[in-house]
Amino acid sequence: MFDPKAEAMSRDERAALQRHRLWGLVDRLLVAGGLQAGRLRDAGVKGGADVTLADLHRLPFTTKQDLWDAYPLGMLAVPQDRLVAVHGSTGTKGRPTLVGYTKADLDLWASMCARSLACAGASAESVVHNAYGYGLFTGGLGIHQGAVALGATVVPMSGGMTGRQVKMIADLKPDVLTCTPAYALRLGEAAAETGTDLSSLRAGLFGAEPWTEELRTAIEAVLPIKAMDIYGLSEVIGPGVATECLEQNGLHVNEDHFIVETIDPETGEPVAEGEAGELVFSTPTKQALPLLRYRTGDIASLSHGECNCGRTLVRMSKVLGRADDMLIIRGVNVYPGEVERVLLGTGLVAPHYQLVVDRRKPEHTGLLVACEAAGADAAPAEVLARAVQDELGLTADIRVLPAGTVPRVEIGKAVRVVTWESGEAPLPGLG
Ligand code: DLL
Repeated sequence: MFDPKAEAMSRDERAALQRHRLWGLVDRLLVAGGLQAGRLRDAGVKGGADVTLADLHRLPFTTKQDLWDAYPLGMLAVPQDRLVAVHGSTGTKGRPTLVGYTKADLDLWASMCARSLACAGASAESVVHNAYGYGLFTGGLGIHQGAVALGATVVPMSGGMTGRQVKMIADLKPDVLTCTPAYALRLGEAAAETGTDLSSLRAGLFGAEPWTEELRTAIEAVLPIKAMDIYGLSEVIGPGVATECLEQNGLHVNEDHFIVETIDPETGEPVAEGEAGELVFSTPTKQALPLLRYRTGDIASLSHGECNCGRTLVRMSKVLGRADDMLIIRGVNVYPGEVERVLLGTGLVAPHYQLVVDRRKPEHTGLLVACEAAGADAAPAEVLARAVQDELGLTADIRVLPAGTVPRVEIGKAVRVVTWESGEAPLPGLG
């Protein structure tokens, strides 16, 4: 562990720490004024002393819309000249969200990402090949600073130029690979094409986009590694909010700094432990952009069960989907990840697929699934369609296309869903 005292403290001790920190957060927000202070006052909160963890669920939420309304940096709780960095995301709906960091925020973030790397078994002796994008996106620089804080050697590759990445892995012999899960597959595929030996790799930290257990199996088949999941979002800090340990059984949330809740996305009320709900985070120790009860839109469940690694931090399940990514196809609600699970679970298709929502006829939304066969033999589309029908109750038109047809992502997040409104098919072979 990077910080055993914090990661393995008793739950009571941690709860006392959270309560104390939450108190401080509420006081700071009230002093800073602005949107969150106004909402707290409307809720009858006059100071941090009024708030306990047990009544956190009665406090007001913050949302992505609040950050958009205050664009570019209207929600800061410190004067803008105290910022030392700005990051952000282009967002699933293409609207940018910007976030700011003080020096102390960057130090916190580095130690959170150092914890993540240590979760995957990295140490000061490690070489980390970091293929998350460097730039406004938090993935590249977040992991980079975490690797430096751990004392490891970081290779700042960023995304793209896959041939060069494969050569660098062969030459510098990193033990840890960090990138999106889709790019890990691409790197594995590229190494196989050139017969390059990547056997120095031991572990990978993959995140920034949803991925299933079935995709984990596919990654572990093309790369000689254990694949761990890392979760985070710019608004909360970036990568390092939660990470899987070598047990690969849920992501430990760094809840001493990011207090997590799960709520029913419809009613906003808390859901029971173990039940899937929308993740909500409060950031009691962040300075520049502290958020109270930030609604992520990401759906997962929480578990306080013991973990063999010794960390006592609550675990979240893999993200099951986003509340706003759910597809409704002829009345059937389905997350793209569920289709991924069923398709890859058949063992008949390669881990490259795209869902095409066919909206060419306004009265009838259809779902086309573009995929590629796992081996040299064509996978029978009707077998795949039956699996999707049986497991998800969904009628989909499955097209098994020639190898290499489904676009591979080289930079940024995988695009798993595209919409076909009119004109040419978004992929060859669908018309
Ligand atoms: O994606 C931060 C990050 C970078 C996390 C590198 C992990 C590794 P954003 O660009 O702001 O930040 O996007 C955040 O991405 O709300 C989720 O919907 C999704 N997401 C992030 N990690 C995971 C994951 C970064 N492990 C949004 N599984 C989040 C599923 C994820 N979805």
